[in-house]
Amino acid sequence: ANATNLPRETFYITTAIAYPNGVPHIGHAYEAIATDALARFARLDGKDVFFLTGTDEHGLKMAQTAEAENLPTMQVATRNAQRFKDMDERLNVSFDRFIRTTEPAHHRSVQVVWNRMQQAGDIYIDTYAGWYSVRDEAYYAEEETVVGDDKVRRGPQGTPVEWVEEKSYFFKLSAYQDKLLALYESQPDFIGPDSRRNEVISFVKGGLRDLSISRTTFDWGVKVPNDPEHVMYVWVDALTNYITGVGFPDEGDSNWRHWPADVHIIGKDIIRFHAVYWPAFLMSARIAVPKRVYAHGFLFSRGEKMSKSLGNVVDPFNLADQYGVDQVRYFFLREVPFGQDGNYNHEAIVARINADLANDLGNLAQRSLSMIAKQYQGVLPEPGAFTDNDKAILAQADGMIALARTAMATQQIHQALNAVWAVVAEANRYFAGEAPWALAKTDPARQATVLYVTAEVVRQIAILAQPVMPESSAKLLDSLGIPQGARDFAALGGATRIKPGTVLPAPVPVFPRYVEPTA
Ligand code: ME8
Repeated sequence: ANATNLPRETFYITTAIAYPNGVPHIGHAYEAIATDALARFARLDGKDVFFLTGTDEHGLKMAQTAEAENLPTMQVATRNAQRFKDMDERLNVSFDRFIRTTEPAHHRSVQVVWNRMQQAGDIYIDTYAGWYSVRDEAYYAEEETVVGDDKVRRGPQGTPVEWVEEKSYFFKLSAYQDKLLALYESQPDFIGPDSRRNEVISFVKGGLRDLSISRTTFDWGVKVPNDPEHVMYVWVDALTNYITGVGFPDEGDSNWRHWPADVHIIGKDIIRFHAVYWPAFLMSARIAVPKRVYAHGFLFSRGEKMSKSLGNVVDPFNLADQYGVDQVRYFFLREVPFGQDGNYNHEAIVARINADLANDLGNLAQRSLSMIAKQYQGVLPEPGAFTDNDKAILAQADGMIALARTAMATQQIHQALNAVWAVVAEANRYFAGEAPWALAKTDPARQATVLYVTAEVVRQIAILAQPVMPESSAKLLDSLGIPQGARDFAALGGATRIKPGTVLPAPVPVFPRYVEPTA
């Protein structure tokens, strides 16, 4: 409830929708976790959040996978889509809707977009002759391809391309070059990070060709209105999920208030589709364009790109079982600057779990809370007057929320975590320096103050850790006796303090050390 009765600020965030031609891998998990942290952050900050994720089920890649498995395509899509949903649930990903592009409502939505683009005069029929990558579901100009030593012609992402020649509808993308450049100019935050923005601008400045947007040699897709021989190019259909997900074409749908999206979170390999094709389709269909597209980097296992053929595809379910869900979420979001590529391996994960979580945050909480349990019968003591040291650490804790907000506004999740863990480190120095265990006999009043201040700092850290580690942070807040209604960001920055006299439950360790299993 807000006092002014003003509608809350909306915040609409999406992941890419994954191809369910296989089971989810760590790259999918990474995108889901990061988007979830951004969504949870906005919710805790009082925004009216909608978080969409799902699966991209049409296209040649899906049709070919099903054919190889000798199963109906819909059956493969349904089976694997369920694995993606299960992964989200296992990783505590708090989506509001999981969309599948095979839903009839989505087909209707895409056909409305098509009709509007046609009415705008942006669609014509011709013959496509050129290169196509099934793995990328992308058309490439000949000069974007190279023939390798193995005589295989590959596109810019390294995937094989094949020659396609068939009757096709085209979208007049060439007519959108200036409008797109004007968009990047007038909406400077449209593409992030900056390196991607520059890449897109130079691609568009290089000239745009009209885009083939239908296929006639297979039928697994959304039918072109009034010409059922054609199915739409899968990216026309896939991108439209972002508006179907909030009710399009029913602009009276209560979720339509969320459009335009605040940010589409995607991987760097699909920036062209999101930052060039998508706004062009939307402008043609007279629909507002999203506010921002943010491309994260790729994850590499021990420096190698993951692929099924390399056999280093890490199963997100196994990672969660081995290390714990919050530990995996924390590791990837802290370790990899969001927007850059990242490496991971067992040693790096264990180092973060044991140093940042078990030692630095876990021990601080455990040591201070068990002192309160033993010496104050679990009742948070009343503090005395604050010393300069107390004031300094409280001021640092109060300052975290502003730093985190600034970082999260541009998806710099790692920077928000850095700001919080800088306070964790400082709080450990404070605790060691004040040595409250030694004060029990010499200066009990001072001990009470140090324990109170530490509890208050840990409270703010736990509130700010929630977007990344929802379950562990909740446990930490439970052990501090913080009521459910006092866990959002309105309770940060010194607006409120933990209440002396709060009865604390017996403290339980929240961040166990990772111990290598014995053979
Ligand atoms: O591209 N590291 O689906 P997808 C990090 N259906 N991210 C990775 C990754 C890695 N190793 N591998 C893939 C598609 N991703 C389309 C999207 S959206 C309208 C349609 C990311 O299953 C990838 O960049 O191939 C993308 O954002 C997402 O995972 C789904 O990839």
